[in-house]
Amino acid sequence: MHMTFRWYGEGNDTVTLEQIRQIPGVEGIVWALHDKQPGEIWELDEIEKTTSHIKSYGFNVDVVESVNVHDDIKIGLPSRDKYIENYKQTLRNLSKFGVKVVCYNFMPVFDWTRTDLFHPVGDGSTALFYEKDKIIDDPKKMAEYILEKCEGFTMPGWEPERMAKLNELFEAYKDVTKEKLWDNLKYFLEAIMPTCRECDIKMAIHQDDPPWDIFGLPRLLVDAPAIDRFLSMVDDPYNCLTLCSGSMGSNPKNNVADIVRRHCDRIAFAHIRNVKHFPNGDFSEASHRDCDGDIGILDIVKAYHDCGYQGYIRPDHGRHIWGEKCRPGYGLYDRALGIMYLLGCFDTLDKFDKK
Ligand code: DNO
Repeated sequence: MHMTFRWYGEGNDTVTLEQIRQIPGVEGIVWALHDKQPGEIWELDEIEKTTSHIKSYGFNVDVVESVNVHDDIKIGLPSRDKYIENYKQTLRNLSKFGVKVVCYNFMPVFDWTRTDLFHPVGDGSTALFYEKDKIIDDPKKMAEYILEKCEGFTMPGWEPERMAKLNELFEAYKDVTKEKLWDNLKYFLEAIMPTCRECDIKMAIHQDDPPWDIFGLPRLLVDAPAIDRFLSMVDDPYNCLTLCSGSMGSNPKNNVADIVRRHCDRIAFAHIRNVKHFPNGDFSEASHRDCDGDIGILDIVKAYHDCGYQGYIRPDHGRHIWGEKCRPGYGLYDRALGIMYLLGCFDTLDKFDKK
């Protein structure tokens, strides 16, 4: 297991590499060129600038989150081939700097979705929150609300330029059924697998967050059968998962530890966070500590440990604590606590639970 920490880049994050360096056990920075639009090629000089800066702090740059997939690929338009070629070129360029895993998602229109980014937890901290009933409302209103709450930060998938085109985007996706979206995902993966092999880069899909359809848009990676289907549809060791315990765990029926045990060799990247469920279907994010949420963090860590997991891992969203002003979910303090909790679990298992 290789511990990493997500960082949004110089001038684009309240957390500094200097601070991350002081968290025990962090080997790598999970990074991206956040000003790149989906479909654009990441050029060598741009990659070199960011990666050499990160490396100068002693971190590896093995994991990119995310190289976003152009909508034309998800919709299946004829122009997709051009964007697939660009994607392949980005992979080739990334491989020159040692990148090993590329995280991405295949969600139409929106990336992760919450209805409250700073929901009071009750102890003075706040956390990301999902109120089921709010999602029935107009997506435009929600986009406006989220952009306003981001206070100047861009959340992945919720870029103001994209949100300004919300009507067009919904129109473009109107004929994309769930089965069509599966076909388009298969087409994309089959086209890029040879390049992944040549570059030794694993593609690691992130599950849909939350794992169910929203605003009438289809979502694919929502449960264990969907993950089975995804991995067998393109049965290639370079077609992998970013297994996100929080995204999957938002649905109480999903058992993340079981998925780890079933597919450990195809998990290239693990996101670990905790979720508290409410009886009406709402959920709140919680600290990484097992008993603060409902998804069985200890079972999940034990499953990774039992399987001898060799991939990358990161704490996922944290709460906003001690008055920290930061990107929603991506502050320093609670994610650092999350790392210490996870490392505490792994270290204990390493010492006392030898196989
Ligand atoms: C949210 C993240 C997602 C993830 C993308 C992957 O915090 O986990 O935005 O990076 O879905 O493309």
